[in-house]
Amino acid sequence: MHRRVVLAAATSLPLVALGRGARGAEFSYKYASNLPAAHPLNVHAEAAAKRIGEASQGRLEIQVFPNNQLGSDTDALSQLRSGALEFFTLSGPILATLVPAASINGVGFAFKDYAEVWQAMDGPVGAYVRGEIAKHGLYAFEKIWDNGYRQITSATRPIRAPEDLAGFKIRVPVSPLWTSLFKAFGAAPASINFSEVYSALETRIVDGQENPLAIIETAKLYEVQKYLCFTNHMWDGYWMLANPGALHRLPDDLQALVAREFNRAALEERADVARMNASLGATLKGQGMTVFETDPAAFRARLRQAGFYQEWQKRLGPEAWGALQSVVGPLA
Ligand code: X2X
Repeated sequence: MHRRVVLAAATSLPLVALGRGARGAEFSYKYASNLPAAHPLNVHAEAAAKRIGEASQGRLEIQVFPNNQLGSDTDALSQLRSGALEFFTLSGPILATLVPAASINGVGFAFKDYAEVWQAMDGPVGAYVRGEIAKHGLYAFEKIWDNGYRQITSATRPIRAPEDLAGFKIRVPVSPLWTSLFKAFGAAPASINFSEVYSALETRIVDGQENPLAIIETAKLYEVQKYLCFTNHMWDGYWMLANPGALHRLPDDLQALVAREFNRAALEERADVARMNASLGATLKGQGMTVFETDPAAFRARLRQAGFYQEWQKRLGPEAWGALQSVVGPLA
């Protein structure tokens, strides 16, 4: 403070231009994501960062690093925990490698529609998971960002019924829930970080993968996949995570500003993703994919038969499972 005043007097520059780090801000933080810059996740993180920069008059600068620029999800999560990275969006069931309860949004066919998703995730399920994230030494902002309902793509054969998944080599995220889900279908899941997915498909290490339409489009997976099968087998979302030390180092007004803008951006991102996912089926068809509808009841029955719901009820425990069922009704 003294130094600033002295410098300001000596040079007659405005105070705001002084007392800042090399990049010109009091706090220069980084945000990382695993998705291409064009995906609404990054578009709205960028918009939030801009608003935060303006509203803080440059005191807090947040640089956005899309597309795994700072490393894979596995790398970024460890950077976040050590404090080398301040903000990171991570899918719940991947975060579950650290916080087991965060798997819960990925339970197969748990949510019948988006109304149920937000009722659960902005309500009792989200509150429970955020509490567990805090117990494991990270901070999660209130509003989860939308990844979306996931659809299976394939280079070799369409997946029209659960039988088609038998022995199918499918990439899944690095996550016990995802592996368990596709084993229950009788598939051969391979755990691969998203940073490696395009090349794993291109080189045929795997025959297929599953992701929401907004990702299949923005990551150009249609270039290396032929069939698009609407399975809607799970809903996935991204927790906006912070390193708690970095967050609490900010003065109270900046902490409140970050929370307000990230939560607002999450709601705006949800609206964009929903809009995109409603129209992208036709776009992807135009880009050469062959599209199939499926019967979700048949897939769900297969999970039930395989004991998937009993297993995850046990693994997640009565509190988490109870919170989920309080919104979606009985699952098993
Ligand atoms: O890894 C994936 O498939 C992605 C991008 O959807 C997630 O982050 C879960």
